[in-house]
Formats: sequence, structure tokens, C-alpha cells
Amino acid sequence: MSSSPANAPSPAAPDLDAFVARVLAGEQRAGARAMRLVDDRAPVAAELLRRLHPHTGKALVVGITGNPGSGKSTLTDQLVRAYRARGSKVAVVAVDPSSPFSGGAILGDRIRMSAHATDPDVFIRSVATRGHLGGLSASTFDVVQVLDAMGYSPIFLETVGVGQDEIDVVRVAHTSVVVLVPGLGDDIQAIKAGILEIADVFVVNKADRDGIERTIKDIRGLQALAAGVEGAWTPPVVRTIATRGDGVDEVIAAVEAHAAFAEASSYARDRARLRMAHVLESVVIGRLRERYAAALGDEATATARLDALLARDRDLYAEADALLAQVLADGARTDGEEEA
Ligand SMILES: Nc1nc2c(ncn2[C@@H]2O[C@H](COP(=O)(O)OP(=O)(O)OP(=O)(O)O)[C@@H](O)[C@H]2O)c(=O)[nH]1
Ligand SMILES: [Mg+2]
Repeated sequence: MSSSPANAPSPAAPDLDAFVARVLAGEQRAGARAMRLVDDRAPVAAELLRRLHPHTGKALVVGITGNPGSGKSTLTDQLVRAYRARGSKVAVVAVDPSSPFSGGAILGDRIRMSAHATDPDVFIRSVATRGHLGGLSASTFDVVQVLDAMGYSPIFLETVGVGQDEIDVVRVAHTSVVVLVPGLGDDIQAIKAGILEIADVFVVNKADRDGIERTIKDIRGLQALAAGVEGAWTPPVVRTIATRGDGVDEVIAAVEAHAAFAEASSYARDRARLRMAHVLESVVIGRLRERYAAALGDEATATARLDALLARDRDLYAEADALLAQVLADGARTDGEEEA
């Protein structure tokens, strides 16, 4: 897996040039193909991403996180509508950490079935866990890179839940919107579990339901508890009724205020650096994992290795060093091939 076979089909340089140009021109079919290549970890994917990278960093990437059914897709749909009305090219990446399907329809469904599905300036894509040894944040980042290079902005990342996987994915975003609903004590527990750390904007959706004041009070209470850092951003709390589009303009104002703050403040630059460190680490670890899996060998070889370790026939640390040496040697060889 790690060493791309020398005879693997990969577009010749002129083809790749033309292909990259089509992606950069924002052609949807070329973009979709680029994402598939990246998804399948095709031999050409690394070179493709390398060429797109200088053209990225322009998009506003907005994470939309929250418990199942909180209204993320409904809100995203409204945000897409509002940005389309301003003439922006908008992308939605639906991330489902629990789904084994890639490019699947699970989360994207509600948006895909909406009016935007036929709009050529709206790109909708799903990302799932299948086969992504680099983890979800690395694969999400790759998809975002392609969309960014294609000229989409904003790019919305819709993620289910508030667990560690989701928090990792949300780190790819510049601005994270956490969607809560009234009357869920568990929601507040989830906030304590780490969402406070990532929320740049709180949306309390379903404001047409009872208990909204209580939920807002709970969020404020948690914010007061969290030690205020000098120069830090205090996440605004916006109430919405996503089904009616109520409060959507306020969400956009809050998101853009955060983005402007992020541009200007050193605190935000530190956070951006942390985010980049996280992404860099995910990409490196992902590549190492792939090479490690290849070095471990097929199932029979791996089983024999592990049994030898279990029987103490082989030394664990010597085995680890040998595997590491092989991983690094494979890496050197693969890099050589890619440049050839
Ligand atoms: N009453 C009310 N219902 C809403 C509101 N926003 C969304 N809903 C409804 O809540 C349900 C779930 O909305 P979705 O947008 O699919 O929620 P989601 O967070 O994307 O759900 P998952 O993707 O399954 O996690 C739908 O039936 C919506 O119509 C709101 O502001 N008020
Ligand atoms: Mg949804």
C-alpha cells in the first residue's frame, strides 16, 4: 500500500497540468474526480494536492456541529441560500464519523434533496471513515483543499455529534458553529465535554420551542465558568428557527465577526497555528499509518509476527525498530518514485 507500484497508471504530466487547470477553473466534474482520487489514495493524489495547495487558503471554512436532529442541515440549507443570494459559490461537506460509507448519502441527503442540488454553484460532498487511516480530519482537510482551490467560499462542514472525532474534524474549520436545542440537559453535558473549547458561535435552534431562555442561561453560565483568556473571543449566542430562516442573518453576522476577529488578533493567529499543527500532524500520522500497515504485511504475515511476539520468540522493541526502519525506507523509495 505504501509503495505505489511503479507501473500504476497515473496521468502523464501534461494530462495532470490540464486536469489541475480544470479543477482550478472550478469545473465540478474535475473537482469531483479530484476528490475521488484523494479519497481512494490514488498514486497521483499526493502530487495533485501539492499542485492545488498554493491556490488554497482563500475560503472561509465554517464547521456546523451539534447533536443529531438539532437542525444542522436545516440551518446549513438556509446559510447556503443566504450566501447564494449574495452571489457566493458555496460548498457543503457532510462528515459522518460513524458511517462506513464514503461519498455516501447519509448526511448529505437533506441538503442534496433541496433546491440547491441542481445549482451549479453549490457543491455538496460527503466524507466518511472508510479506509482513512489518516483519520477523518486529514481526509476532510483534503476535500476542503480541493473545494478551496476550486473557488468555493464559504465551505460548510456539517458533522454529527460532539465527540472527539467531531472535535478533530471541526479543527479543520476557521469558525465553528455549535447548534444546540432547548430543553436538553444532555446537550449541556456535551458542552462540558469539550464543545466549549471549539465553539466560536453558539446557535440555539428551535427557538419556537419552550426552554430557550434556560438553554441560553446554561451556555452563559458555562462561559462564565471557563477562565477568560486575555484577548480571547467570547462566542456569541444566536437564537434561530432554522425551518423559517429566522436568525440566519444573525448567524452570518456572528460567523463573519469571528472571521474578522481571527484575521486581526494574535490570539486567533495562535489558534490558526495550532489548527495547522493539528492538520500537519494528522497528515503525517496518516501517511505513517498507511506505510506501517503495508510494512506489517498481509494478514498471514501480520498474524505470524504478532504470534511470535506473543510467544516472546521475538523482542517487541527490536521488532518495532525494524518496522520503523522499513517504514522510513519505504517512504524514501515512494518519494523518489513520485518525483521520477
Ligand atoms: N420546530 C423546529 N423544528 C426544526 C427547526 N430546525 C429544524 N427543525 C426540524 O428538526 C428536524 C431535524 O432537522 P435537521 O436539520 O435534519 O437536523 P440535523 O442536525 O441536520 O440532523 P442529523 O443530520 O440527523 O444530525 C427536522 O424535522 C427539521 O424540520 C426549528 O427551528 N424549529
Ligand atoms: Mg443533518
